[in-house]
Amino acid sequence: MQTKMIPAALSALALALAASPAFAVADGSSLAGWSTAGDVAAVDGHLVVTNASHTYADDTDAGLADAGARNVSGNDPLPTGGGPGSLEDALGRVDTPFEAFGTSWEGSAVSQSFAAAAGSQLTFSWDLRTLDQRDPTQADWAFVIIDGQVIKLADAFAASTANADADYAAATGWTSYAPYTFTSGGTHVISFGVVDVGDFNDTSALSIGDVRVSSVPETSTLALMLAGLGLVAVQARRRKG
Ligand SMILES: [Ca+2]
Ligand SMILES: [Ca+2]
Ligand SMILES: [Ca+2]
Repeated sequence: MQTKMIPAALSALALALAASPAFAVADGSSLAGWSTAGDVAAVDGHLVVTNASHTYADDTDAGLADAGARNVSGNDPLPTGGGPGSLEDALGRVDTPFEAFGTSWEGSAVSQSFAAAAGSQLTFSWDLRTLDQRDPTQADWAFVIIDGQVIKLADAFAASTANADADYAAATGWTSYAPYTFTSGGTHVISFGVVDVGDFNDTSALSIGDVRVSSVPETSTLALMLAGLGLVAVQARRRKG
């Protein structure tokens, strides 16, 4: 009798553990599972979001008259400032959060909704590259939106020319975002994006990688696990005695 109950308890525990795997929201190598607004693409294993026009030469001030060269998707960024057709509208917002650091002109974002239990943690890495270091009062900026809360990641003047590449004069370099803990369970929404501030020129690009949500067991799953462990403990004690 005892020898049959222990495997039963162990299999209940195994079932409980299998029901709560850690999972990735996205591996960053494709747009699968993401919705996009404006100029967004998966490039070299991560997501890239820009405020570069596909049709206009946004970067002539930087001596780059190659229209569309820094656009990654063929889709133009969306105008900002609210109203139908705006980036805010695409993100389901009626407010204008992108005006927080100066008048914004256009931008893009990538979003995903997913289910996660209370206590789950969001982590990701980001890099902001830019050609927009002419006026600190009109600095483009990149953001993450977590369940409606707009959080500034960095503006163009946080980027260093030491991290320049063939397309951008400065970059912040890859940075890990401090783990964000969801305080409630259910469906969550995250968005990443970048906006032009002051004018639509001088492109900035936000790269996002390693987006992950660490899962914690649901309360009912946890109860099942504890019940399983309790049974094992009881059986072990009986076996000793
Ligand atoms: Ca600017
Ligand atoms: Ca632009
Ligand atoms: Ca700009």
